[in-house]
Amino acid sequence: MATNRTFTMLKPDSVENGYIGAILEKISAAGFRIAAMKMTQMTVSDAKAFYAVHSERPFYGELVEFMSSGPIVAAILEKNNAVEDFRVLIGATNPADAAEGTIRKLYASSMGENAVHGSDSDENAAIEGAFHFSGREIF
Ligand code: DAT
Ligand code: MG
Repeated sequence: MATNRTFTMLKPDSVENGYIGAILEKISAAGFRIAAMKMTQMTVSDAKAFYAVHSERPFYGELVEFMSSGPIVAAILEKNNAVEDFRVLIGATNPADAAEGTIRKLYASSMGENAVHGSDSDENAAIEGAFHFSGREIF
């Protein structure tokens, strides 16, 4: 069942490279409404917890280090079929495999530094949104 919200982070590479505005423009042009948004930085322990599902994967240490290395922009986005449509908009995990016009094709440099996060299910969208935002920050 598709619900109408997903969670995203513009990752440290996007912020560092000055792509916040361009990526938000793509998100807006694709019809997503911003329900919550902030610039923040995850600590190492935040990033470990956020990505706990990947803790057994060989890239976990690198992922945690990168995601806590600088500020991110976290947001909750609203649209019909939000989770699935946002995954299409961001493209494949590896930017080399991402379709033309997708955010990762346009703005990501590698598998590890791939510009944006997008939730992979409605359940995870709710968990991840709640990780970053209190009720008073969601509109
Ligand atoms: P996605 O972000 O497309 O949902 P994922 O959930 O499989 O991909 O992995 C989470 C993040 O971990 C991904 O955005 C970048 C990093 N990652 C995944 N596979 C990797 C790999 N083989 N090498 C380095 N980083 C990787
Ligand atoms: Mg994922």
